[in-house]
Amino acid sequence: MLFGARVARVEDSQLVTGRGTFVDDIEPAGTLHLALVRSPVAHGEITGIDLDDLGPGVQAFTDADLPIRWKQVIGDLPERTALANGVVRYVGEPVAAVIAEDRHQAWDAAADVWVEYADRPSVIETSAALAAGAPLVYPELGSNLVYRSGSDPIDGLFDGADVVMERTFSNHRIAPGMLETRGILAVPDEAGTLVVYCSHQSPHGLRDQLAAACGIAVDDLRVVVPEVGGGFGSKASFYPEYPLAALLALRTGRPVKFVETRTENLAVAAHGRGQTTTVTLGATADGEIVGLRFRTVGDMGAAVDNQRWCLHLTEQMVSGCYVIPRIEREILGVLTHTAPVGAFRGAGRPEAAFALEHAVDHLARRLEIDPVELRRRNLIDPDSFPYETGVGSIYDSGSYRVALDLACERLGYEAVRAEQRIRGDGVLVGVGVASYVELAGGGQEYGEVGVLADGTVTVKTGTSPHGQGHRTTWAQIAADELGVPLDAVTVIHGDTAVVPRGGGTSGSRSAALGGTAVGLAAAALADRIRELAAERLEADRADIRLVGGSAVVAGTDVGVTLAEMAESAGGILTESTDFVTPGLNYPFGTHGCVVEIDRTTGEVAIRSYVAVDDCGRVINPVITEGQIHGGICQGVAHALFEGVRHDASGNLVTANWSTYRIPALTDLVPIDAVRTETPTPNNPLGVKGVGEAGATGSTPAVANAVMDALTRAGVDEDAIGMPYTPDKVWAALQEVRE
Ligand code: MCN
Repeated sequence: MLFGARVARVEDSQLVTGRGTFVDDIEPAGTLHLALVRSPVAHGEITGIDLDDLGPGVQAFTDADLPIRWKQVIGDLPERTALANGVVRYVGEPVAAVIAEDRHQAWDAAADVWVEYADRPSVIETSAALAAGAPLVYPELGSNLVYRSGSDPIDGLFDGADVVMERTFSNHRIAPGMLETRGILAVPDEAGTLVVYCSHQSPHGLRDQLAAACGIAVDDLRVVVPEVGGGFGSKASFYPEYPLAALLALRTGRPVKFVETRTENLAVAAHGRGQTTTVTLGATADGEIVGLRFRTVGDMGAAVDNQRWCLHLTEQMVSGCYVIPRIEREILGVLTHTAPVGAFRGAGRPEAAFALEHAVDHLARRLEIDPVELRRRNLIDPDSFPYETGVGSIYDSGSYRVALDLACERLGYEAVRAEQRIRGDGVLVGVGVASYVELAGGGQEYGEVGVLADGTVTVKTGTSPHGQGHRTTWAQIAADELGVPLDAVTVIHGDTAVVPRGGGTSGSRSAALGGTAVGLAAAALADRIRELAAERLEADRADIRLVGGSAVVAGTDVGVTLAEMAESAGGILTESTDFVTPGLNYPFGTHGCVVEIDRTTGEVAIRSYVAVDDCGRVINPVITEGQIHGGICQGVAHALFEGVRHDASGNLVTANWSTYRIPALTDLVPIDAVRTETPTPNNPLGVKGVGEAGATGSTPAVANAVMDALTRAGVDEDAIGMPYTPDKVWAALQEVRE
């Protein structure tokens, strides 16, 4: 059985030896290079632009030449434009497009374009954007508030509470930091099709968006996604450069390529998070939570990107792992003069988990109850599933207390508490846990499995991996069903001409939907093969076994190879399916960590880290552990130092990897990652998502550990928030000393 086995990733040898093909490795003869002239101001009117004398062969375009338009997801908003239409609304917004024979000439020419701006007042923070008289991103809307969801106010929300605790937390913006920046190459072919190679998370989605924005028939577009060097949610967004490259290729009849620089990537590849959340929790003196008010304000940036979906997902998850009888909520999305905000690993669920789990620790301090004990008293009971929360989410299955207890045991929670009581040197010790539940796998996905006349198996999937290892895990599933070795299976993805439809990869949807679709298609094919083999071998269908690439009659050496059967069927035997899930799945777990803070420098070091995660049945533990590790790395960095910063006029201060710090190996310790296994009833494999779990549990666990240490040293709870950089931690401790 390959399902559940520690199979090494089949994609890695090619990638780590530099033999993967990424967008920028593809360059047909005659390729033109696209560069963008970008706004240096957060808000302004374009009062002059000079595109003359940019050099031989250089062509430059403004919105007047390329009036590309597409709808923003929220109805009332004006259409987005690929190039600014008279007004710029964020630093980095494309103002003009330049194409040239080579990349450096295009960059130089873009730098030579002269643009004059009349500055307009801007708003960079959501609080300022909501204030009366704030400069408006779209004056025609009359407000920067463009998204509102939630519940009516609830009478008696905190009835029965002995304590009502309210705190506001900033969950700051972070940049996706993928190694391969965004890239696209559009190639007109002789048949009249535009072939678009793009580093993207959803080939079919991109094809449809390009078709709509460029006015091209879907059938005249083919999107191919080669290797992708990370996406983290950001490569699911639709960006101005994409329709620009496509239309310029059609207009010039030549391939057009755009590959962004790291600075462009940090400036305009959709940032994530960007929520400010006020959590009010009411509880009895012995720690029973009676009511929750959850109000969050999401920064949308200057246009509606995937932040709109993130806010929806935050709302779905505000109840966390707890029984909360009454929940009042208000979820707002606000425009600012900054680059549009989209999804970052977790896309709304880590935001909910951070705010709630951090608030639970604050409540524990108010009640003088140990935070682990407070959690235990409120966790949803394992017998209560399916469990409908106060916001209408229907959790499929869970065993939250087991995860919490296991995490505390492995962390040595009680021993750390004892150490805190006696330790007297200059090091502050803090311990924090976070119990999380998130949501994954809604919708449907396509899977197709075929046996060819050479005995190999081909899997076609509508998912679009960009680091998650689907070529390995889908092969494991198909090989088990068909009784063939793993290396007989080839997984094909990321080409709209080959895979008829697909939802791509985001929201940890792939295993539950794509993996299941592959499993169902493979099972249907195995059934058909057994049927055909029974006829051919004149045996009972129930006696046919699929082993070693053959269908054999049990207990005999009579059999027929799958290759022969495919040959007889005209060269291929194939089955496909569209799996539609009856419900979402809810991965969960508890993360815990111990931190040490140096009083003299303010530096926070992680001493130990435990992750207990439950993603249902596991297809491949090597891959799920890798996913957990990667997510933790990002979540820890978010809590401790990573963050996008703008100055007061909207300039990006963190525009390169010297000023925007991403995590390094030395920032982490070996992670003790263990799992519990609670299958979901919502797909036949029993798998839940895992891709975002690490990023969801880690940020609040670290933040709780840091605040545990700091509040023990007398730091005021409101004195400091994420990220806990040494300068801020030192300043907070200094205030206590003074
Ligand atoms: N898996 C498994 N058993 C399970 C669940 C999953 O073996 N019970 C395996 C799957 O078969 C798949 C992998 O784990 O190989 C992740 O599966 P899943 O949780 O379904 O998530 P997706 O494949 O849909 O990946 C999306 C998720 C998201 S939303 C982001 S963001 C993210 C992430 O995955 N970005 C990543 N992981 C990333 N990993 C890398 N290297 N790079 C990114 O950009």
